[in-house]
This record gives sequence, C-alpha cells and structure tokens, in this order.
Amino acid sequence: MGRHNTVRMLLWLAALALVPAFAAAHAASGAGCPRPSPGTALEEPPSLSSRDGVLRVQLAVRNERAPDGAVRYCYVTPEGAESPTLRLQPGDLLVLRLKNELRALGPSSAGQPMHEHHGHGHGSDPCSSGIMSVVSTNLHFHGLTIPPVCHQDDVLKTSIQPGDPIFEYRFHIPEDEPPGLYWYHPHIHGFSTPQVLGGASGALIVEGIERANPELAGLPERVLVIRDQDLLNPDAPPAKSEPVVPKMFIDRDGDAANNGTGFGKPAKDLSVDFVPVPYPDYPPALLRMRPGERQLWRVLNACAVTYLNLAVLFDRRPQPLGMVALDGVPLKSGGGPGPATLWRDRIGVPPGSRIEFIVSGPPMGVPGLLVTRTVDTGQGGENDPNRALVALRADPSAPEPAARLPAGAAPLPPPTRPWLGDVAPKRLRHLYFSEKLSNPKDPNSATEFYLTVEGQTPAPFDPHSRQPNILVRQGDVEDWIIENRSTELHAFHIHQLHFLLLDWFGLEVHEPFLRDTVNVPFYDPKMGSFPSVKLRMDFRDPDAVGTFVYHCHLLEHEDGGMMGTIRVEARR
Ligand SMILES: [Cu+2]
Repeated sequence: MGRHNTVRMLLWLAALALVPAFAAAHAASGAGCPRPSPGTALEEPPSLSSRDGVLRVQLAVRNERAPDGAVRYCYVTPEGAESPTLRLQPGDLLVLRLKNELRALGPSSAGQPMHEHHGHGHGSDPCSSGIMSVVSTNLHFHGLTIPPVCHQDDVLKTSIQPGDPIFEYRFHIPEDEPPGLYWYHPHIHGFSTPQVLGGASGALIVEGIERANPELAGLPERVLVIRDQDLLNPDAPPAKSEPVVPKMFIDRDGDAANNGTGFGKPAKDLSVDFVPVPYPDYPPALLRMRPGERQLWRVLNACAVTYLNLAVLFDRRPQPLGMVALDGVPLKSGGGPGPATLWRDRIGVPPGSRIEFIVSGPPMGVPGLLVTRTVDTGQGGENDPNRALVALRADPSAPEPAARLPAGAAPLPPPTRPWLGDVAPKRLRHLYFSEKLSNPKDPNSATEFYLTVEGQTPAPFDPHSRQPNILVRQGDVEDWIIENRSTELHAFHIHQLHFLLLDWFGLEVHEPFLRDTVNVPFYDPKMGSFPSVKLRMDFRDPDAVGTFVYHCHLLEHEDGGMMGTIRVEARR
C-alpha cells in the first residue's frame, strides 16, 4: 500500500468515525435540506393525497447552510419527504400543521444586510403579531380563492416564530376551485426572497383537470418545479460556445444585469425538481420518456426573480406544446370562448405562474431538450439568458411518472357565473409600478420599489397602515390599467382571485383564459409613453372577502415595498 493510499484510508476511517456523531447532531436540530447533484435524473416531488375528503400534513420548515455557502430552505414531513406535492379534490379539507424550525444563519450571499429581529418573538400571537424577521415564516396558498384570514390564507398579520407551538392551517378547497396547479410558499414581507430562493416552496394540485379537457383522459402526469438559487459558480467566465457579450454589470439588487444579448451570466441559477442546472455550462437534468408518449406536464415557476420562456426542442427544433391550463385554471373552465387546448411552440411563465401542457416524448434516437429561452427584462432588469434545463431521452423501458389522470371522468359542471369577459366593469382604476433611488443624488443608494394607485403618493408598502389602498365591493368586476414607469419588467400578482388580460402593451388581446400573475412590459426612455396592461379583475367570489395584497412577484421587489393592500367588502 503506497503512502497516498494509507493517508486516504486513514481519512476514510476518520470520516466514518465522525459520521455517527454528525448524524446525531443533525437529528437533534432536524436533518438539513438534502439536494441532488447537477446532471442527475429528475425525481418528482413526493405526493401526499387526500383520503375520504381530508388531507392531514405535518411540515417542518428548516434551513441549513450548504457547503457552497448558500442557505437552503425546505419543507419536510416527519417521514423525511421534502417539499411534497399536496393533492386534493375540490371540497376537500386541508389540515396542514407547520413547525417553524428556522435558525438565523446570516445572509446567504455577501452584500446583503443582516436584518434585525423586530418585536418580541416568543409568546407573540401568530395570528396578529405580524412580526417580520429572517426566522419568521407563514404560508401563502398561491392561486386558491380561499378567505384571507388567519389559519387560511392571511399573510398580512400571520407570522410564526421558531419555538412557537405547531401552527395549524385548516381550510376547504372550494367546490368550484378550478382543477389545476397551485402552490405554497412563505410570504413574510421583507423576507420572502431568502426563503423562496433557498427552496421553500411546493406544489398543490386540485385534482380533476381531465374533467375540463377530454384530451387529457388517461395521460401520465409529471410535476416540474423550477426554482432559482444563487449562482453556484459566480466567478466562472461564460461557456466557450457562447457568443462574446458585453461586460457584465450588476443591477441594484446585486444580480447580473440584463445585457440584451440572450447570453452571458444569469442573475440566478435554476433547478428543476431541485436538480441544479448551474452556469456556465448548464448541465441539464436527465429525464427518460417512452418514445412519443404523450404526458401532461405541470410546471411551476417557483423562482424568486427569474422569468421563464419554456420550449421543448427535438434535434434543436421547437415542438408543439398543448397548453391546457394557466395559473391553475383550465382554458375553457371559466366559460371562455377559446379552445380547451392551445398549441404553442414556447410559453412565457413569470415568477409565481404555472403552466400545464401536453408534450410528447422524443422519438427513439432523437435528443430532446427542455430549455428556457431568454427573456428581455429591460435595461434595469436581471439577466435571464438562454439555457438548457432537462435532457429528454427516448427509452422504451423508461419508468412512467408516478401519477396518471383517470380516463372516462365526468365533465366539469358549467360555470355558475358568466364569463368574465362578458361582464361590464363597475369601475376603471389606474395603478403603476415605479422605482426611485432613496437618495436621488447617489446612484449607489438603495432603490425603493413602489406599486401605487394613481392619485396616491408613491411609498413602499407599509405593513402598519390600517387603511387599504383599494376598497372594492364583493360581487363587482373592475378594469385595472397597470402601467410600468420603471425600466425593468415586473410581474403583477394579486392574491385570492384571477383576472383576464384585456390589453397588453397597447394591443387588444382579450385572452380567452384567466391568470393570477402577468408581466407588465418595461419602459424604455425611447418610448413616447409608459407601457401598460389592462386587466378585468373578478371580485365576484364571496370567498375573497377581506383584506389581502397585490404585488410584484419578483420577490426582491415585493420585499423592497412593491406591494399594496385591497379590502373586498361583503355585499349586504
Ligand atoms: Cu418587480
């Protein structure tokens, strides 16, 4: 045995001796958030399904510092399942018991200030404290039309601290909730970014999508959760195969700024079902599919700041994707005029948004690739370059996805309310996104982010304000024009409800489907006026009565103040 081998063996023995102590220490504080390596096979998130009308789940939210220095966050069941997909039928009861096991681990990347722990923490009422700190947490059930109250879907006051007793979320999925893909994530103002960027997110599926679209009967279905994270190789030069791009600048959030080329260093790395696809070479995750097999893919953009523009290539040629649902709502289910399946060769997905589409496996011998194409986020935006995500390999013995949609399901009942596009709006409101340097004379001072109702004074979201920015009557439908006066793209999102995109960038689009998140195009000083979108907002559902928020779903912007409150008052 050579000297080298002896040394290696001694190291091994030392490592083995350390393992039990290490494992015990880990178990005491709860195990960490294990993650797969780049280039490995995709594994769907574990699924938990309701039984006899109830789904009981216990989740601990944990964090740990990864060997690369990043802080990872995860939801873990007592059995060790990470960030499970919750599956329920309309009408089912969800009882989700959440234990906050977060620890203050400091900033995940240099340059971010360490935030103070405000307030009292221990002994505070999780329903009313509204404590905002790096270790506070809560849950938002994105897309569901459920009441914005404590123990259901309130994010304004609900805040759970480490050491608090287990906190129970308990609500029914509404009987008329459209069947599709929703998701859960923390929503503590000022601290959403580190938790979501660290991986705190999971999918929630309202079952029955096949009832909205007969084309889906019997299809295998697969959940793909796309997250972003701090760059694993921040100092690496771009891959040699890429065109030379201008020098990289850093935007005000400290991320690589949009260089307008579609290439270069991205603001964040992406992962698919937690398999990282890091810059600069983007080694794709691997997925085997039976040749030509049709599947339903349910894709969640759980990124904190990254826009996606998805395409599936066979031999570099884009393939048709049959879009069947957007933001949890099947295309025809609201009574819209369009077809139940829309065939596209690429689909833009803002952060927070979901897209469900039919895709076919590649033929034998043909390489397939899921990619995200570049998104132009504007002069002031982050860099979202072209990149590979998942390599698709045809293989007759590929394992099938864990779930398959039923065949021969009864169609959904017709909607109980008229199609939103046919309802006359009660009112027109104007809102706008804007950004301002906190010290206009200092270009290096922090940026303030605003989402303002026209006529009010631009100000960052004030968690202590008792006055909502907008007051609405339940039962009404309104048109909102949302302008962008900043030089970067924003993603407008409102809790509790869906809306219809009427106009985009001055074009009448009258989309025949609903959304809960939409891109608002960026301003360029060369334009004569500010770009905008026009939305038809639906306040008809009585489950949306109460006070809740609308905001930019780039979480750095939301944490920075780009959020407002709305109160929907009950109709007497
Ligand atoms: Cu934004």
